[in-house]
Amino acid sequence: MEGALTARDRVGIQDFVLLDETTETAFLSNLKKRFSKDLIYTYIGTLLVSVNPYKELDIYNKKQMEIYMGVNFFELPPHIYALADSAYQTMLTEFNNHFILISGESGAGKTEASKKILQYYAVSCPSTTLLNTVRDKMLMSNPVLEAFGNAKTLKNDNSSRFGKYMDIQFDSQGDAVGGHILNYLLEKSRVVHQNHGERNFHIFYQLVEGGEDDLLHQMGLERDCQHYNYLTQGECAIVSSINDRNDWKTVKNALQIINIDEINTNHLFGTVASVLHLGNVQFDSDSKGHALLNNNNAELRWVSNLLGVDAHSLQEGLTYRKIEAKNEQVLSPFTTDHAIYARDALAKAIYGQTFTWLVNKINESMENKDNSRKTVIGLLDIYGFEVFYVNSFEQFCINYCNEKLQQLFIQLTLKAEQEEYEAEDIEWEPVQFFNNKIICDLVEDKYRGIITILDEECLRPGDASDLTFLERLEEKMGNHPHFVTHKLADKMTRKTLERGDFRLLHYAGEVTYCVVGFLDKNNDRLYRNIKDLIGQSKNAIVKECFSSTDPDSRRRPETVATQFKSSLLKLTEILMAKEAWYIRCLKSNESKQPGQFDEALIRHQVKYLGLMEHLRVRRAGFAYRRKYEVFLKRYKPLCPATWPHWRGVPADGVEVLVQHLGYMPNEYKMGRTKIFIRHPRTLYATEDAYERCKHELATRLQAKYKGY
Ligand code: AOV
Ligand code: MG
Repeated sequence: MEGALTARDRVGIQDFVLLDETTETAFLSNLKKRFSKDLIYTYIGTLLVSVNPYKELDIYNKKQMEIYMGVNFFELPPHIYALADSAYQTMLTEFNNHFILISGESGAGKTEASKKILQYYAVSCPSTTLLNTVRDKMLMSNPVLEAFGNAKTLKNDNSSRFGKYMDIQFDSQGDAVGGHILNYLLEKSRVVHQNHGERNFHIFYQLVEGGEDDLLHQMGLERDCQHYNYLTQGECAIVSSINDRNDWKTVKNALQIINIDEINTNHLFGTVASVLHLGNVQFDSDSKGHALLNNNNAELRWVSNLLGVDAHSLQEGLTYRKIEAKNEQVLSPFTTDHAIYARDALAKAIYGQTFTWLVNKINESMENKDNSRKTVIGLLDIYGFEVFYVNSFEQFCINYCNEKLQQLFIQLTLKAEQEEYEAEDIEWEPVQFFNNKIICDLVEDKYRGIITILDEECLRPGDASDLTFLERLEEKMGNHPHFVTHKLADKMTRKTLERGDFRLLHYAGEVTYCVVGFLDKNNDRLYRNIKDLIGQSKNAIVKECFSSTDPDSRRRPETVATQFKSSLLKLTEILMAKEAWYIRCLKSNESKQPGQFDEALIRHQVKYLGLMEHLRVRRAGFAYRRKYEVFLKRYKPLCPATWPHWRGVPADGVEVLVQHLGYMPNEYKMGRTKIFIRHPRTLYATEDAYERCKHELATRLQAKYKGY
């Protein structure tokens, strides 16, 4: 007779910690078994592993949310709601701040995960009408920011092209009362250039496809994406998984909810339209090769009209550069290439600034002005690690950002965890892991890092170029184990490199970067005369973004990479001050197919995300730890010897207490200052006993005082 299948055989194990063996093969086979049953979530202790199913699952409804509200983490099957709820409950009982780090490569499901969490809080927290509006604003910030900050790439039809960290603020009752977003480096180059098979930001297509006839007419737009140079380079304006017309309606509605009034909405779409027209501005050249542009040019007139600036000055700004010499201003003509460069720089600047303006508006609308003490749960959803056929400055920044998050994860889990056992004198067999700090240093070291060398080349007058930057890199990094120059490429990786490339061996795999454009993108300069001109725009948004009141505005601004580096440093500090929860998203296959489990691809991610090491540390380690004083204070009513007071040292009291509770010797360890408990269930049992005891005490007290 065939034995009945146990639940474990059928659906795999829901916490890897309970797996019989900790091999990669066992890990993958469990993941696969669960994935085939549409069970995309599995725990490693309190860490959630999620595999992108590429299909809608019926597990995100209100009923499911209710099931998970206020329930102990391990009592129900793994779910993102369980993690969200656990962070929330801990925040309420311990009154401290938390963050949820969602990581994984491009297309792994980070953005979807962050939306599910936000929806969970919107439904599960207590609510009042007033708060509902804050909640709606938080929810509705998503479609707006996605329209302006996401785009179709080869990896993901809805790829985040900016980084986002959102604080959800709760009052002491647990009501969600406010929110705040920090945004990181938008990939502005996409506005003027898209690789084959990729699109510009969604909003452009939404406007052209979905915009009302009147609106398009007012802004001089045609209802045809093919008409616009900035929308056609990738040759894929239409994408089957995207409905631009419906999304347009959602975005318009969302803009209202986040308090952007009609006038500002018009200005906002005006700036979007001005970018489309700018892309169609073409230059002729005269006999000397200088750029010519007629100020009666129809596209130019639309740009000047929409931006509210004088057409003649705009024409001049796009074809001449103003040079100040000895109190005199001289106009120096551009070549056509130069003029195209100036045009694209303007388009990128307008779009980038508008995006920042939008984030500020959203923050204003979610702001909670009341000064009472609040706690927060931060959600981090950043662009995932990505490797394309050609990788440029943008991928360099994105992948650097992922290195930083991996480093944070290592510091907070593998490293800190093991160091604590050591500090507490707990016997411990160290688990080896790859520490990617060496790659972070390679990129960001203050004196010798790639960013510093790039900045030096950006500042160096004379013959500095992308290629001289590469030469400097090769000189200074040539021997670094994670840096490969074209000279060494054959020896090290047996893959050749082009002359203008360098390769970094990232934690998640090797990436070849092409240096073309690095200096320009890092400088990100807009010519002074154009900047001054649009600072006087009649479009309120553009004016607000470009009219600088800063007396130092003529000082050279920090480079893009350096700004990004400092913003990531600040982010790390923000996160380090909070209690961490982790979601590790895995991409199931490269072709976005439902239900397909590409084992090699997943194995690779499991490896570089350090999931096996995490599992080993968790298994050998202890799920919970408490300072002796804290543990004793809470649970002392459970033992006659410790209740109501323990007169000795707390560690001895705890020992007496857990003996009384019947803890087995392998269930806990006594450290120098803390007790370590191996399994959550031990603590849950103690917690249950505590609840019963509290209840009994209360009943007894009631009975005693009944007669009074
Ligand atoms: P990402 O945020 O991790 O990539 P997304 O969250 O945008 O990836 O997910 C990519 C696509 O996978 C989504 O558009 C969905 O079609 C599908 N998907 C992801 N998670 C789920 C889920 N839980 N259930 C159903 N489908 C899902 V990037 O932003 O590119 O790094 O820069
Ligand atoms: Mg995303």
